[in-house]
Amino acid sequence: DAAPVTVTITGAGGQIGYALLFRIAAGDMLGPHRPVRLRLLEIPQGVRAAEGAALELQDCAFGLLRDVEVTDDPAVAFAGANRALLVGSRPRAAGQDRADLLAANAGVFGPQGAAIAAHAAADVRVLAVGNPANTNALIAATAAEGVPADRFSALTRLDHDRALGQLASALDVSPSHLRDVTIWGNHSNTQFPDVSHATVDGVPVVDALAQRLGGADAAVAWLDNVFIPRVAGRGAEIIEVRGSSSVASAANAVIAHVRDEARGTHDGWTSAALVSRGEYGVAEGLVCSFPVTSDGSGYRVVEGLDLGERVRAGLAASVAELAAERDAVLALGAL
Ligand code: NAX
Repeated sequence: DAAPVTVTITGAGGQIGYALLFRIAAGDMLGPHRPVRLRLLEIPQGVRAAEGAALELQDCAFGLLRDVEVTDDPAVAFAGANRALLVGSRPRAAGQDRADLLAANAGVFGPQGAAIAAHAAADVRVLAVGNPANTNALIAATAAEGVPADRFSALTRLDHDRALGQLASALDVSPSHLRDVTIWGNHSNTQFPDVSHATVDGVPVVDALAQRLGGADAAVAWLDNVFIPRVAGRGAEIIEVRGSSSVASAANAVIAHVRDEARGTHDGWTSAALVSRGEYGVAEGLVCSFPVTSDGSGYRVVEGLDLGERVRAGLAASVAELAAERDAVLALGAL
């Protein structure tokens, strides 16, 4: 039998938690041969909801699920964690400005980072999902003294998969035919979805779009006026149409992010926000979305791509927002 992996999920009693837990326990994330132990962290008000999910997990009789523990104590939740999925965060309250939101989340992700450093397994890997995800990952990584920065990431896989969905629909192909799309920057509406290196069945996506839309100008217009705003604004569109934020698609993106990180990317790259080591001129230490691959030992930035003027400008604008978020958190004394 393979050794079980301990997965800690914060905010496990919330919506994404409810969509995520059952897929992890079913083996979608770590594979059909990897037993899992689940540790569900909630705040006291969320504990009953997480306990209810734990009862339902038992009722599924998943063969891979070794045990489930629900707690409101980070020291217990992160004990021995090999994987930490930081989903729970403080939502923006009415009338709250961004500095207040960052401060509230520094109070969540700082202590969680410290608890990870103190209690998690030596090989722990951490994914921040709760918003503002990039800066929350930065706060957790900074607080997790002794845990290497490359163990931390923030989720932009949902943005990446939204981009694939839009392109697949415009080109009338399955998303599986697409390669090498990139989300650059922050998981916010300043992100820059980039298809300049993307291919469909080996053909550059821009050429395939030009063919389908009646010329290169039409392709550029569609990318600028439809594709980029639709991908960057998809979260708001889902809220408007569904009446509630993205849940199952967000959980699916978490599954895909960790699956590819742990089992390796195939067929080109994907997107994830990692702690910058200065790649593409992004200030060191910012948690920025890049094109990434994994050989199963963790994500690495795909380096050496020629970005071109438009992508460079889009990335710079989003990085400026990341730097402003970092500076706001620094000013609070939370880094
Ligand atoms: P919910 O409000 O349904 O669930 C959040 C849960 O977190 C609640 O049960 C709450 O009690 C718990 N929680 C709050 N503070 C906590 C703490 N200190 N420790 C442990 N648990 C805590 O939100 P849900 O729809 O599940 O979304 C969760 C987060 O994901 C939000 O911050 C949301 O903005 C973010 N998202 C991020 C996405 C991404 O691509 N990075 C996309 C989807 C989603 O919008």
